[in-house]
Amino acid sequence: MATNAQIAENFEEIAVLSEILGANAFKVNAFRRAARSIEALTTDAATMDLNALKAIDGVGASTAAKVVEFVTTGAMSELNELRAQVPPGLKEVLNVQGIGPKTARTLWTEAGVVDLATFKAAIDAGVVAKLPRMGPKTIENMKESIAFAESARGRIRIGEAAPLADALVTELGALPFVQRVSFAGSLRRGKETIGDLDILASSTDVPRLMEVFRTRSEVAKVLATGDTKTSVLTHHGVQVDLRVVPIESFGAALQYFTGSKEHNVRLRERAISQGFRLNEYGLFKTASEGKIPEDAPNVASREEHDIYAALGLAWMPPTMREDRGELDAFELAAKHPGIITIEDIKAELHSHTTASDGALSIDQLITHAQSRGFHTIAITDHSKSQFQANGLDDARLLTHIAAIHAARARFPHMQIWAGSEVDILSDGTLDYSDELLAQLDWVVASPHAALKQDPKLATERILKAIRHPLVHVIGHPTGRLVNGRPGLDLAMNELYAAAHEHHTALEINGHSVRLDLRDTHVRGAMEAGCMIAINCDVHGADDFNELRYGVATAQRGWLAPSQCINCFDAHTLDAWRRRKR
Ligand code: DGT
Ligand code: CA
Ligand code: CA
Ligand code: ZN
Repeated sequence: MATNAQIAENFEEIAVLSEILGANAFKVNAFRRAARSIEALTTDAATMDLNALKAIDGVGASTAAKVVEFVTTGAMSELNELRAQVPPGLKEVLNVQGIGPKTARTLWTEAGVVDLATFKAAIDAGVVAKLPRMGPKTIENMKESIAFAESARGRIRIGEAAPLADALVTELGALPFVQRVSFAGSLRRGKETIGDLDILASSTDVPRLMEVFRTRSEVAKVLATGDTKTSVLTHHGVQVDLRVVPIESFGAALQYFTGSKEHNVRLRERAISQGFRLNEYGLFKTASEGKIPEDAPNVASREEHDIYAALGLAWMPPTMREDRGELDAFELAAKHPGIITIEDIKAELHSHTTASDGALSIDQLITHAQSRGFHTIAITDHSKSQFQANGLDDARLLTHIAAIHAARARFPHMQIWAGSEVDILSDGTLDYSDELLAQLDWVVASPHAALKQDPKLATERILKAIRHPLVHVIGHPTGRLVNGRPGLDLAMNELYAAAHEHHTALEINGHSVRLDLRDTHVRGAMEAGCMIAINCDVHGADDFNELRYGVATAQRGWLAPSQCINCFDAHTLDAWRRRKR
């Protein structure tokens, strides 16, 4: 079924493409508004009829008709027409930090820019400098951002890849002639970016499965197709490989195509040293000299678990298969590391309401947190320097604290904290006075501006916030955006040591555009004994779904639930909070 998020995404793309094509602002805004309204719906738009859709605030007759079209046909014809009119490479230009649809249009129509290469050439030739509002500083920033976008090229954020993979696995898995299906590759390992999507299936009717896959609505181009593998390119430019394997060797294939390559190399070495040969078809007992005889017995191939067990290993989460010591840690005889799972998370400690830049009211936010099975929600709207995010000045903050505390009476089973996501200013001071901070139950301190600071200054800045006696958590410590901007260049080991000493938690901001701390930082922080928070940085109801990416990042950093404050029971979490009050 078409999800609200998919529908909203289509409207957003129509808005962007129309704007690039020079449509009037009224039309563009209508699509943007429709995107936002559908995204904020609490019921599935796919289940609503035309009249019910039209009755939604922000959805008109023409957008309602498009929803129905999408739900019934799987596509919006207007979107397809728009896609055909805009050079596909402009998408990567739009991904450059600071380039919106209006600028992309100007670059395209006035400077002939159609992709990153022509964008760079136009800057070098001085064509861009002649356009309106393109000062030397702006151009310098653009050049840096292009270089960053190029380094990310071809890889998409996990938050874009996972919903596509979920839909594929669910829908292909429901076909009567499909026996098993799973995604593999970097997506299964929970990496922050995905090069291509790998799907694995077993089927009793392979030609039909390939046919269904090739003719799906998101497919823009079939790159290759055969009896065992079909590769396609989606409209979003994502390559998806579907491999079909015999059901008897599904486990071996899943193990092989999940990777990582480095993990597989280690595992194969281990197999050889134990007299086996491992490949995507199974684990074979070898004759002497490592040769696989024709009739070599296939020891394990149906389940991943069997292969690891036959090699004296416990099954380990795919997120840990990066050749970072996992084979030693998961020896059958060893005490295995405690690994966090999504069910362990019982609190959201970084969230925004309509008081600053969120979409939910205080009560809506608490209701969503409660429905996720959480016992605690910390409401942390932006502080005053975040004026573009409608940050709260002192007076508004005091009113907001009172409103949050008043909500406690309506939600007797929830632990509700009035907090703030207070800005860490460029010199490391905080955006509110200590007197005001002391009135908050919970303080997340985060860097938002001055993210190109000199590394030494930047490290001092964050250290100062870590040492602040009223700060509980450092939010998205580096300020990086995945595929967006590199963020602060910090001496991480100094941060870990200080965070440990001052009992300040470091956040894994689980939102897939941030994932900050990143996996390698989590491992370092863990080993230094730091406490870690995993938060969704909720701005709207859907953001709670980002938790899976935060948890995947935590697993990739080998985080144990005992070192994650979101896993504490309500009482323990409150006791931890009170150390700073
Ligand atoms: P990506 O797509 O760049 O995000 O990363 P992966 O890990 O999904 O890599 P991909 O799609 O090239 O291959 C999927 C998996 O297949 C990979 O994780 C491990 C396995 N694989 C692919 N090529 C090789 C290889 O040459 N040797 C070994 N041992 N495994 C391979
Ligand atoms: Ca892949
Ligand atoms: Ca692949
Ligand atoms: Zn923030």
